[in-house]
Amino acid sequence: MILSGKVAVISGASRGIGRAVAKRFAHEGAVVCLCARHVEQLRNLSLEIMAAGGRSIFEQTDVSDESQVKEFLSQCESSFGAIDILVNNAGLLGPRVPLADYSSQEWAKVLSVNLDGLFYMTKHALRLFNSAGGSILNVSSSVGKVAKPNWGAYGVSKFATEGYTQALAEELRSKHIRVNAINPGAVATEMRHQAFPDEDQRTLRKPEEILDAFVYLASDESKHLTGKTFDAQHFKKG
Ligand code: NJP
Repeated sequence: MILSGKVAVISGASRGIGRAVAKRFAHEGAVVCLCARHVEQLRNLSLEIMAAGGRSIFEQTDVSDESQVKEFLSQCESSFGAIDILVNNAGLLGPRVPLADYSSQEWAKVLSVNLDGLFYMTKHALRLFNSAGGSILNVSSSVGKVAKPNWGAYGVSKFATEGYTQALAEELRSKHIRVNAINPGAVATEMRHQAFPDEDQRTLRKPEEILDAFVYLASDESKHLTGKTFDAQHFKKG
């Protein structure tokens, strides 16, 4: 129960990695505030967490809509007061085509979720951390560290996530709010299937198998770490 007494906000919790993070954090003792657009999936997850003895709230939220983000965070605040952990996990893949052929509409859509969403969630969640500080985890990608062709706005948004993480970490150092990025690696989820439709997902790690980095970086055990990127599949405490 390494997260006992903590309140965690998790975006993109309706499926995939975000759903697994929510369940694991609740299992480790955190109260979890969940958002995504598919509200039925959030409701089912919340019921599962409560059936296992955890505490959770959820709110249908499109992270690219600033007013919805503010409303969700107000709900978190009125339910639980201050927060300790924010996981910016919500993400959209977009088309896998060369940048020259990328549609302007898709470009705007992907950046509005992956980048504006990250900005809105973080900006409005910051006022909910108390003077003890806390931990922000931004879910990044290998294509945000080394550019590869045909990842379009998604790859660009993940490079931006890395930059945002580093800048924010420096700005929040004195407030004891740590900001780190996690690269999940290849994980069997809907997004991965969309990116690699011919891949056999049985050869990949499941979301539940890559969570040790999330738990450690969210916990007080990693109080000395900020402004870094961690690889979830080759993670060692330190
Ligand atoms: O993807 P998927 P993953 N507002 O599609 C939510 C990164 N990553 O779990 O809104 C709010 O199963 C969506 O919920 P809903 C990746 O870039 C993955 O694989 O209900 N939420 C769902 O819960 C991403 O940052 C791999 O549709 C929105 C979730 O986001 C993170 O891992 C590799 C939303 C997406 O679930 C989780 O991705 C890598 C919106 N507007 C990085 N739009 C990998 N899986 O291999 C979407 O390098 N969501």
